[in-house]
This record gives sequence, C-alpha cells and structure tokens, in this order.
Amino acid sequence: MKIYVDGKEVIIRDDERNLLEALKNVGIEIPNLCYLSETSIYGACRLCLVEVDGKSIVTSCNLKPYEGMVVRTNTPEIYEIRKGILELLLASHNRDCTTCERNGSCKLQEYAEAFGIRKIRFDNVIKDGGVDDKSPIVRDNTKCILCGDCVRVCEEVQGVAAIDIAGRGFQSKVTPAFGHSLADVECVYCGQCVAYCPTGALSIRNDIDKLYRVLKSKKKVVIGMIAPAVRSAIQEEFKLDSDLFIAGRLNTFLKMLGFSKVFEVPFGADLVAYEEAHEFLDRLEKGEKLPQFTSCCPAWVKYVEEFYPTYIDNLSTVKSPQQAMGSVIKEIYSKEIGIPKEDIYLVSIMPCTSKKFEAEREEHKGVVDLVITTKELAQMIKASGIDISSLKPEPFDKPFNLYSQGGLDFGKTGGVLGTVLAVINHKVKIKNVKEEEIEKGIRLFNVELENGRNVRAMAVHSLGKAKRVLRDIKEGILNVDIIEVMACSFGCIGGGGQPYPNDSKVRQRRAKILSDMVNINPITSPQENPYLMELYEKYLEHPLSHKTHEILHTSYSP
Ligand code: HC1
Ligand code: SF4
Repeated sequence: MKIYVDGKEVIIRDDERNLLEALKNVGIEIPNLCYLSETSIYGACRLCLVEVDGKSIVTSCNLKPYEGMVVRTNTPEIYEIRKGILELLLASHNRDCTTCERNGSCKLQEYAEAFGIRKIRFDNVIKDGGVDDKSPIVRDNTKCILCGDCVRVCEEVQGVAAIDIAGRGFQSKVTPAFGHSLADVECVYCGQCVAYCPTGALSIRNDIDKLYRVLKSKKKVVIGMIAPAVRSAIQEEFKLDSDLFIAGRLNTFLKMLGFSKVFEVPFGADLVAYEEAHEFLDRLEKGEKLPQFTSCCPAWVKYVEEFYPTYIDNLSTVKSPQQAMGSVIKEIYSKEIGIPKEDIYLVSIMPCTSKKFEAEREEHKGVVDLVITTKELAQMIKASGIDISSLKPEPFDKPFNLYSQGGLDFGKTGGVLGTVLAVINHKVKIKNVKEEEIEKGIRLFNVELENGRNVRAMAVHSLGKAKRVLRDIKEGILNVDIIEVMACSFGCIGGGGQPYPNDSKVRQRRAKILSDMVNINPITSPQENPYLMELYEKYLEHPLSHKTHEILHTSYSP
C-alpha cells in the first residue's frame, strides 16, 4: 500500500497492525511509552500523535493505515504537544535519575533528553507508593507512569495477572491485589514486567555489592558458573558482532575480579538432559506421570505450583541445571579439591530473575549462594573500565568446561527438548521426526522411534501459551508425552535479567547468535561429553540411581 509520510511516498505492507508499526518498519519510530507489539493496544501515553490528511491530530497506535493516507509525524504543533505530555509525566515522577536502576536505559529519560526538557512548568508532586523489595522484582510506584505495559504483559503474554491498576485519578497505581507485596501473591518472578517497563518503576534486585563484599573478605573460595543465554546478550550489550569467544573473555574478567574457578552451566544442562531423558523413558515404559514437563525454568515450576497443582507430579523431578550443577559442585567437586562446601561461595550468572528466587527456595538453600543477572554482569564490566573485547579468552575450568551442542542450546526455546531427544536417539534410536508449528510459541514434534513407538513432544515458550496447552490437555483435546516450557518468550535469551531493550526483535537476534555458537561445537549429544560420563562412572553410578536421586532430583509443593 502507498501512503505519504512527511511529504515522501512510502510503501508499507497491507497487513500492518497499525500506523505506528507501519512507520516503525520503514524506519520512523514514533515516540511512545505504552505501545507493545506483543500485547493489546492501550493508548494511554498519547505521545504517538500524528497529523492525518492535514486535518486531525490522532494517536497512531490505534489507527489503521489506508491507501493514499497523508501523514505528518513531526509538525511544530505535534512537537509542542509531545513536549507538554512529557512535562506532565515528569511533574508527577520521582526524578532521581542518577540513583535509578534504569539510569541510561530509561525511555522517559531518553525522551526528556531528545525533547530538550530542561525546565518543568509544574510542581513536582510524587505519588506515595512505597517500594516493594521483598522479592527479586522491585516495584517503585514513584517511578510509575501508568503506561500499563507490565499489567498487559503479565496478564496477556504470561497469563499470570499478578498486578493490575487500582484506584482512580491521581491515586491510580499498579499493585498486586489488596496492596500486597509481589512476594505474597502468585507472581512467578519471570521478570517479563521488568523487561517491558519503560522506566525504573520495575527493576531487579541488584546484588553486586553483596558479591564485592564476599570477594573483599577473601574468606571464601568464589566459584562462578555462566548460563547459556548470557553470552549472546553480553555480546550485543558491548556491540561485539559475532564474537564466538565472548564466554572465554567473561571467564577472564571474572578471574581478574577474584573468582577462583569458572564453570559452564551448559555442562549442567547436559547432565540434566541425560538424567531427564532416562526419567522420561522410565515413565513412558510404566505409562505414568505423562506428559512429563521439563523443570529447568523456575518460573514455569512456580506457575504449575500456583495455578495447576494437580499437574505437579508431571514435572520432571530433575533439578534445573543451575541447581543440579550447584549440587555437584558442593557435594562432589568440593571433596575432590579438598575444600569444605561451607567454604565455597557459588555465584551463578543468569539471564533470569526467577533464578534468584530458585536459589532461595527452601529445598535449594546453601547450594547456589548468589545469582547475578546478565545486566548486573554488564554493569560490573562497565564499572571496571575494562574493554571486554580486548581480554584474551581463557578456557573454562575443568572438569565442567565441556558440553554438547544441546547443552548450550538450552538457552533458547526448544533447546531442552532437543537435547533430551538427542539422548533418547542414542538409547532407542529415532527413525523420523516431523515438526509442526501449532501456533506461534507452540511447536509439536512427532517422533517415530525405531522400536515402533511414537512420541509426541512439544516445545512451548511464554506462560500464556503454556496455559493454553494445559487447558487443552485438561480437556482431553491434546495428547502429548513430553513438554518443554520456558516461561519467557523465546526462552532464556528473553529472560527478565537480560539487558534492555529486550523485545521480540532483539530476542530473535540473540537466538541467531546462540545458534552460531552451538553450531561450531563438535559434541553433538550429552553422551559424547567425556567429563559427564566420567562423573557418572566415578560418583553417580547410572541415571536414576540412588545417588542421582540424592544429588540431582528434587520435589515440589503446591
Ligand atoms: Fe537458562 Fe537453564 S537454559 S534455565 O534458560 O536450563 O536462566 O541460559 O541457565 O538452570 O543451562 C536460565 C539460560 C539456564 C538452567 C541451563
Ligand atoms: Fe528464567 Fe529462562 Fe524461565 Fe525466563 S524462560 S523465567 S529466563 S528460566
């Protein structure tokens, strides 16, 4: 379709959702603070005004483009209105930018700068909202601009609805029911609200100072481990196009900081997939607790516990790679190196906010001592002044430095399932796999085994989609044997602890970077990981052994 934008002829797609998206796709980003392509349209901020056909000034987020439309995006009048709206927002905003968690990545701050706002004509009246910091997700209502992004993401994308807008007029605020803390409601800590919040109203508890205190005291041996999805996001944060050695550089950085060893969480992912594949074959044989659900995503585990307790037994009892690897380090590795586990301080570096919660769960206490997000790691690198690209990559420490392609692929949707299937292929041989996209975010794999059995496997990302799948299973419409669910869309690469921006486009790019890293790895399946096999031989005996149940398995509670 042909439209005219600021005096220029522009061709846009016929099926564009609205004018705002159409213009974005041709390189004109209309200012806005409440538009998300992943959710319904809200139209709260009014910044996305454009002039149409020389007559009216209207919001572009809820306007369908039509053939021959004449649009002006940046007239002096529009500029003035947008500036006025920003002034009003800033007048009721806590403007302590220098100490704000979003300093440097805040959309409101960015617009205040772009529009050259130096003086605000109105008094600064800040709503008294209080700060809720009882969970890994910190809410500060004095920074909230009521765009509603968090509310829509939580309800529409994640199907959780832990927060809503309550109150009227100036008293309106985003809050969990009855003004409770997020720690006391059904929030699963996926951090997707944080990923989409344009200001510092929602952030993630920052634990950097805690880490520096431990490093400074020198009382403990600090060991680190890096999750699969961290590397691709760090690469993007520091604009290091396709740096296949970024993980090694991160290792060097952590060693310079005082870490004594740094391991690869993808090793833990191989371990989990290996154990989980055997658990699945056992359940399939017995015909019980099917479909088996993956359990490496703590937000998904909490979602099942909160909303679908009748399916708790369907969750794999294998711990997540973070906790399984942590248990191996504390229970086995510590003895090998002759250091009491109490003297080890284990830090895991994760793309995820829910991993902070997972490490603090009662049953996992004392295993992983601290979880630092990708964003926190990036912050530490920036504060050090070290040019990460100039660091010589160092190999990770043995024996947890080798992993299969799938172990690294855990970081994006489908990776866990793919690795479990790779193990199954080794055990019972897969004859054929047919893949079908049921809808965006839900993929079905018809797996034909050589022994004549068929396995229906599914990979789902985002909790809203998982909710749909669970409903269909409950109603008997859907029949599957094994399901991977990752709470965040696109999997951990889209975790709430990743740097901003963290939208669908960015997530797709991260997935591609991770795939490039996966593809250069010569180890195609966990069974080919020699250190994994050695771990079983020396300590764990065999999958589902008494020993693995002691160290690698857990249980869940409604
Ligand atoms: Fe993930 Fe996992 S893949 S959950 O996304 O199973 O966070 O990256 O570390 O534990 O391996 C996250 C990533 C991560 C675990 C693994
Ligand atoms: Fe965390 Fe990954 Fe689950 Fe998102 S998908 S909540 S990042 S474990």
